[in-house]
Amino acid sequence: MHYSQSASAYAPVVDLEFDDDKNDKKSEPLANDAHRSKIPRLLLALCVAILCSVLGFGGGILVKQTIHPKPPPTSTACKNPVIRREWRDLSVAEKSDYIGAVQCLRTSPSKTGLNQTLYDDFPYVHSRNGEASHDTAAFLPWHRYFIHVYEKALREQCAYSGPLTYWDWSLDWEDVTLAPVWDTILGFGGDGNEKDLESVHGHCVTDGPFARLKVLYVEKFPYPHCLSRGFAKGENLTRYSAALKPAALDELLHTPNHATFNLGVEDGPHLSIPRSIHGDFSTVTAPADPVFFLHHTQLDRLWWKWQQVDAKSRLEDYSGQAAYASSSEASLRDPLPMGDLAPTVRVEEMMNTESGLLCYRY
Ligand SMILES: *[C@@H]1O[C@H](CO)[C@@H](O)[C@H](O)[C@H]1NC(C)=O
Ligand SMILES: *[C@@H]1O[C@H](CO)[C@@H](O)[C@H](O)[C@H]1NC(C)=O
Ligand SMILES: [Cu+2]
Repeated sequence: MHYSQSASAYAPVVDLEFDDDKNDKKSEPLANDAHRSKIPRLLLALCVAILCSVLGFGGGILVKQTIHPKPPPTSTACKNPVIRREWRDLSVAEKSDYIGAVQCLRTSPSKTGLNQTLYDDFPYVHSRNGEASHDTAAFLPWHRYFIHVYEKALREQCAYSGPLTYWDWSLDWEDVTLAPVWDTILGFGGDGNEKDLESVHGHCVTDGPFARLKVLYVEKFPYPHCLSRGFAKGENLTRYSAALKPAALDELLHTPNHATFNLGVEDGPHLSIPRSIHGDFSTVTAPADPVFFLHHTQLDRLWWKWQQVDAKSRLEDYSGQAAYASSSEASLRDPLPMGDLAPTVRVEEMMNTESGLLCYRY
């Protein structure tokens, strides 16, 4: 495989370009909201003052109430968060809607200007703009944004109306290769089973809705080939499954801060799945395998669960190394670049799944 020599030599591209103007514009509506909410309060105060002077007595109590204004709502922009559900909790119709929308990305135009489809943009952007977020504090927030952009593409380009769905592999830890996500009809197809020179780290996937899907890249290099998988077996599979056990996840949920939780997730369950599935999933262009998104939605769910344990502090807990090969400490102001797929946002916009840009829960 000619790409692998250069692949091992690749250096992360630290793409920190960031449009400050865009972000300032984004905060305008919020400022207006805050301004608007002051008006009723002023009116209320005025009414109370008039009432007090008319009634003359009992006013003390009323005045006291106006001194303690109602706490502002936690979010003005996210009123009805969608609930992301596990793959096996979806109905037959919901599963086929999701699969249909993912297939539709293959007929949607690329946002990169390259001769490829919107489907190919995701592995492309992951391997370039997303690379520097791996092995750093930005791992969880960058992928939270990435799967959000994917969900938006499914909805806006492919008329998908449901939420993202996750694969809770802790239910399958004894043998992840038997999970329902690999179903050939209501799933993403199974292990590659065709010896083919064009396959990558495995065999061509020949069954299911993504059989013989053409994948354009491996790592950062153009290398057209078939979607490939090569399920691990025996001892290897057992070894990789250790990080997927419910007890291991429980331990992760008890880690004290973002830095340890984030790296625990990344080095633990995050790596176990690509190692078990192999093929394209084990490369930096892993989003070429549609199951990548169900895997990362599950990782995002773990982060959400960890945040819920102590929401007050953990919705702002962000620490560790800012970017790959950087010596800076992570900051909530750090940019999350998404290439041509979406505007760069700051980490702080990804902290709360029920805030302005995001509006979902698990
Ligand atoms: C674009 O790619 C397709 C196959 O992926 C190829 O058939 C076509 O010739 C390409 N077009 C250009 C302009 O390169
Ligand atoms: C286990 O994995 C190693 C390397 O990843 C591979 O060389 C070996 O053949 C695998 N063993 C089995 C039983 O698949
Ligand atoms: Cu990644």
